[in-house]
Amino acid sequence: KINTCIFDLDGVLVDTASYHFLAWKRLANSLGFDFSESDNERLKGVNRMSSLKMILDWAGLSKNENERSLLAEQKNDWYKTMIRTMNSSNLLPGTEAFLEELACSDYHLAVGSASKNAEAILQKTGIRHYFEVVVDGNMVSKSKPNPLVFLKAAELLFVDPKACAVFEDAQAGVEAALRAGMKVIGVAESANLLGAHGYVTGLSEMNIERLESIING
Ligand code: B16
Ligand code: MG
Repeated sequence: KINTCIFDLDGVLVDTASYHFLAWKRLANSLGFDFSESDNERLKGVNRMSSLKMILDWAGLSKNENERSLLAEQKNDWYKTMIRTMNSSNLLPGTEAFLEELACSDYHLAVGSASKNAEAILQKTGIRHYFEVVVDGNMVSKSKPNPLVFLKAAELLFVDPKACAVFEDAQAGVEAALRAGMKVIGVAESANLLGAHGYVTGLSEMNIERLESIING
């Protein structure tokens, strides 16, 4: 029986993908190359340093470790300036209603995000109090598709991974959840997410009844 829901942050609870995109694009442009929305799509759920390595790779640029950390810091400074003004209007539709319904039904709730800015974003958007546990990029070294981020959440909640349902919008995240032995609900507008146990276009389509029907096939 599922008694725990673990949520990815970016693209599931809040809409920060557009800010990541603008910050990466600015960085790419400053290095003399372009960066498209479809490039950005491949970075979803991937942590900051791995994202940077992929971008440099696509551009055919090689940078040493010191240069890479300066570039990542620059991107993060721009990103942090953009998220400074976030508030509850940046929550994706249906987020609060679904969290509220789960909380009232005694589900354990956690966040499993690659982002090192997760705590700040949860505070700003006013939903931090729903989560018993927030596992983010500061707590795990291995990025999705490694299952560590979700396994850590289950461990901190003292729940069996088999009792967990993960909500994910990124392919790397779906893979991480499957490897953790958890149920996965894909959150995606198009049919480009593979392997999940069920799909919704957003949390506004979710309620506990739908969750149970997806989980029980
Ligand atoms: P930061 P998620 C991920 O968040 C984003 O999808 C990904 O695009 C980003 O690079 C990563 O967080 C790291 O974020 O630079 O803030 O540490 O989808 O796992 O919630
Ligand atoms: Mg995501």
